[in-house]
Amino acid sequence: MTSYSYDTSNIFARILRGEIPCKKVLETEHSLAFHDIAPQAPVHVLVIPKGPYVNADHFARAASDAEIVDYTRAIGKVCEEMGLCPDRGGLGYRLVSNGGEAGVQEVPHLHVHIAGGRVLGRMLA
Ligand code: DGP
Repeated sequence: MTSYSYDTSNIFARILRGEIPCKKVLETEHSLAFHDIAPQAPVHVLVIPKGPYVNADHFARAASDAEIVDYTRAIGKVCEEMGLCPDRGGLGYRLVSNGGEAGVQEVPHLHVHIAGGRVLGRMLA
């Protein structure tokens, strides 16, 4: 069995270090949200933890409870701030987090895509 090793040169690590700009949506103690560089919907925001986690299963295993709570709440806050919440007049949204080869994960730092602003097509291709 192998364990995850985190590549500190990945693009989101560079965004977190301030080496590359991003269009910030929200920042909390443990999380950062910013617009995707190549949006696939009218709203397309990425939410990342500040800690060095490769994907969702790594995060669930290795992050502290405080990081997990912060990250989960950050996702909800972005949905609210972008006007996506169905109970507040929003159209709804989709959360996607790609992991590994089958998920076709491009950037090896955990990120949840929040997509919305239009009715989205069926998800699994
Ligand atoms: P994936 O790893 O396949 O779940 O998707 C990675 C996403 O990251 C993709 O939608 C494009 C986005 N992305 C890649 N590089 C940058 C960047 O430098 N800035 C921003 N804001 N987004 C990026």
